[in-house]
Amino acid sequence: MRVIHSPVQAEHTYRHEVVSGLPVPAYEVPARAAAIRDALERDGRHRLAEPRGWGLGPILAVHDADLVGYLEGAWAEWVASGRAARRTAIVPDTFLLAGYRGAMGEASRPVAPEGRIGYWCFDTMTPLMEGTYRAARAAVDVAVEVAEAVLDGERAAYGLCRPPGHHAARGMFGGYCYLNNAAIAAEWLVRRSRMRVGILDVDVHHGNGTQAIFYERADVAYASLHSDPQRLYPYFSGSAEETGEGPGLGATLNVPLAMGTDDDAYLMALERAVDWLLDRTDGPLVVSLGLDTFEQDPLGDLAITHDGFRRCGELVAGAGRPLVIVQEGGYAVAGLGEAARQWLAGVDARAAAHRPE
Ligand code: SP5
Ligand code: ZN
Repeated sequence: MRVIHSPVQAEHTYRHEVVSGLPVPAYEVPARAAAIRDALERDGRHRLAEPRGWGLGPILAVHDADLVGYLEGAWAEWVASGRAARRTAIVPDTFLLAGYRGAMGEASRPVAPEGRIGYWCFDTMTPLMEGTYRAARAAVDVAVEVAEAVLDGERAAYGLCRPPGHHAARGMFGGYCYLNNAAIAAEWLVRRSRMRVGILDVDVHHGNGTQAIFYERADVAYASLHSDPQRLYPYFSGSAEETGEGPGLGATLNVPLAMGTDDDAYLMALERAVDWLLDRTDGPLVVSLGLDTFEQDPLGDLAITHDGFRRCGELVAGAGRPLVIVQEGGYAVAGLGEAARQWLAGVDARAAAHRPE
């Protein structure tokens, strides 16, 4: 399989994130991508390559230009104002919640750097540093390159995106995500293919950003399997009652899962989600491949094994749709490379079985 990655993504590397007010060692580290890359290289069945630069076009088709402009200049703005001394990353401490303004109408754009980061970012776990914007741009280039490979006729291709993307919405970043790689790939596919595209989000966390971006759209169907947000981040979205709005009504499917869900139970839910997507789309599937459903993941609470990941890959490839597979979460670094390797091996096994010769 074609595997796209970029060394620029490793420029985003902060030491700590703030969880419930305390600094804890970062979970979303470059070692994650290195582990996956090493495992796929050693596997020997994949062709690794770097992406072309796709510019801002695909990004601005999904994200608010002011968010993108903010991300581009944020670190320099802290440096220029003297605020970046004694620190290598910035984290917001004051957030604009919906209820803050109430009947007062929209807030005017904040001026102070501290206000600006709290305007665009929704949690304390997504630090912004010098290399963040470049890395996020590289991750988008990876995702678009994978979409292009599929438009060029590949049955499946994989993008080793880092930072991940599915928690980032049109005008908001968080959840270790700055730009929504999967949503950008999906929008790119819609515009280039004129087909209805499906997004299958198997990260253990609900993809609030992706869901929000396409919530009122009929041409992109979004299906997500995740730990019930009543237990797990991001807490405020992902219930089964959320099914879309307006023209998008019925084009969102959420499947919250019980704690400890194992391979067999997971595969049944996955089959249902894939069938649901096949009924509503005719084009490629974008897979938001979070591997934090792994039994050893420090952030998840499901129990998928390496063998389960292989079965998942086989099941999804069995849909017969071109697959644009982009990496999301997955934090058990020791088992992460093998998890990705197994998932992609499952895809390749099924694709080979389907080939006519
Ligand atoms: C892309 C992605 O997977 N983002 C997930 C962001 C979740 N961050 C939540 C961190 C909460 C840490 N709680 C510590 C629990 C340790 N067992
Ligand atoms: Zn996740």
